[in-house]
Amino acid sequence: MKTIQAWGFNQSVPGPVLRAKQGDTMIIKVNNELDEPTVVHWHGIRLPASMDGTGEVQKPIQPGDSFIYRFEVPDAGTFWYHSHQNETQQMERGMYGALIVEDDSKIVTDAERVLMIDDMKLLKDHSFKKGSFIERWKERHDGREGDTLLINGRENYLIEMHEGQRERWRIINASSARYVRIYLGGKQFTLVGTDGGLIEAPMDITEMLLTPGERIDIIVGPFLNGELFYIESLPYNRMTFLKAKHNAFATVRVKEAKPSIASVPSLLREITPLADNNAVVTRRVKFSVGPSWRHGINFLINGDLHTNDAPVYVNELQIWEVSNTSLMDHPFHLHGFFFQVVEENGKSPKYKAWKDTYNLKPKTKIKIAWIPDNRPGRWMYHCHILEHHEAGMMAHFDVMDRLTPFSPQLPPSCAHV
Ligand SMILES: [Cu+2]
Repeated sequence: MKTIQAWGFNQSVPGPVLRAKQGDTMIIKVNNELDEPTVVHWHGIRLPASMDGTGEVQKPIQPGDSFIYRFEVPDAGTFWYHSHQNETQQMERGMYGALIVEDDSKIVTDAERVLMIDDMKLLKDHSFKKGSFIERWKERHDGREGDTLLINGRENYLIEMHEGQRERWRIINASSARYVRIYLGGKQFTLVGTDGGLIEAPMDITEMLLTPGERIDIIVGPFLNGELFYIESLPYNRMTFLKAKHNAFATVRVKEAKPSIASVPSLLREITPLADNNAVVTRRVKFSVGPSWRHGINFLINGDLHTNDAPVYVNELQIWEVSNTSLMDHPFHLHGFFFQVVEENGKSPKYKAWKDTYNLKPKTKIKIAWIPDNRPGRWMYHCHILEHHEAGMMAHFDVMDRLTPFSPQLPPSCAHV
């Protein structure tokens, strides 16, 4: 057990699991009791721009102030919320939580668990202090990874299941930079959902890469009484100074048998493709690195730091070619909208899914399709390695309505209570 000076929501790390049904309106009042400003981003929710919780669309909530977020949740899925201000500090210290929007699918399981994966880099005294100049330089380059491995805020997390039962696990990677290649000791599990909710058909797998920001829903079991295995992360080399390691995050212990009511339909939902491989690219977005006299290396979008991209228009199909010309991985995150990956290096993906975060391998090009629905305003995309985002690997753009010219507005003043 380690005692740390965490920052969190409602005195806990992670914050409370917020649950809603598809179509519900959520009203969440955030009181800022930190000594510094904050904002809260609702990762994956298709909400109005003014509720997206970035410094671009709202004034940061000052210490002692509060803000009420109010939005409908139009999609079912495993989402999450986290600080979007001084993220490399605030998120590293625990300012995140799960937001679950339940589906009315026919998936029935014996239990459901939300598992938020994180890691913290702590000094010997369990503080979050930054290290030497070299250490800080490496952290900026690689993203901050630490060897305190957490699930739901705990080290050596324990899960007890019953023989014969099947469970739905909603897994969220909330870490600053760690890539987690989920592995259950070789046991097969079934992928049923990703960022934007269910995929079309269940898929049996034995491992799955989860980059920072991504989520998966999987079905695990049935297992036999007495079985013991770990939730592991297989080594993944994301081409940084950090060594790819094999880690264990949690222990799963199987106890006496209990009856099961679990059933998973063979068709989960239909996902209509927005475009095929022949779709003409409407925009190119480039993730790259470049020299910097100050830092040695810059993390760039379209050759620029903290940049602006051209607007898109409501209801106009977007076909973006997102490339990564650098020699390291970057998870691409689009705020507020889901996209479909049409192809990766010229190949169609293995299954159809709605995504909001997708890993860009080194020297890779992906083609994505998405439609800006009628939510004009200021949006952004960025690398979800928090240190890269902070260093400049991000871009803003406007979603505009062709009929009524859009002028960016701050949320209504009544939001401050
Ligand atoms: Cu990055």
